[in-house]
Amino acid sequence: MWSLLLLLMSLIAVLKTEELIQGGKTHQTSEYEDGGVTYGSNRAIDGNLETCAHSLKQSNSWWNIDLLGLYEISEIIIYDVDHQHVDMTDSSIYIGNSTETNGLANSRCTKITNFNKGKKNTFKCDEGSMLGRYVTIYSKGNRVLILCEVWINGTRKADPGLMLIKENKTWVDALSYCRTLNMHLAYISDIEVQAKAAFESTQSNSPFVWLGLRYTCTLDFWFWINGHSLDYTNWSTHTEKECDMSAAMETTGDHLWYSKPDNETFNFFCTE
Ligand SMILES: [Ca+2]
Repeated sequence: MWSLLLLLMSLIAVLKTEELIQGGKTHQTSEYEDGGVTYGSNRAIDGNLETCAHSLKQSNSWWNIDLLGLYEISEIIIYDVDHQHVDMTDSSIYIGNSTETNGLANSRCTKITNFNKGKKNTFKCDEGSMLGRYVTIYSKGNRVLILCEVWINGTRKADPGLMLIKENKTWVDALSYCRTLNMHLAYISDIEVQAKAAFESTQSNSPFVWLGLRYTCTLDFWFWINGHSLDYTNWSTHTEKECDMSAAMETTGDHLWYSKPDNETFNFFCTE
């Protein structure tokens, strides 16, 4: 009796860690418009089976999602309406951490051979669960890509705690962006985190990435906005102490920290 109970409890624990990944930022090749309605990419994750993301008719359409974190993805479920223009045959699903060629540089999870319109179709990767932040659905051939709802199941992986956001924003806007994710602008506590940040920063598309480090000219000191003390630093020799300055790490070379006017726009790191 007790062993059965323990077995049930461990089963529940396993099931609990594997869950529907909520949220994320979606994109698609192009957006079909009709009667004042834009069939945008986010319609595939709005929880409504009747609203669909819909590309224009073109060669090699894709839809993708940035899950805003690293996940071990176990399955992808796709629902489409039973409509003559829906054709998922020979489409493919890609998973990985690269944004190159809109996610198509990642490894292929699986190719869609059977697809039932008007039903939920569950796909597992050919090689089992796959690690990744980006999921791309790629439709080969000259046709429209229609996705009414996409669900992705997986487990959030513990990562270095740094998430690179490849959007150029001012320091204040970057700070707000991280807060909307319930995160902070990056905090570099030691040489190990610096090494991870340096590695990640090479994936950015700006010459610097913002850190959560700010200068107060009234009190004349630098401080981490999460309140931690400034024990570790990696300053360049060209650090100015001026009002409205924040710290940014260079994305090449020795990944030194520079003071930058906070109205400049760079990619940035969010951290938990
Ligand atoms: Ca929908």
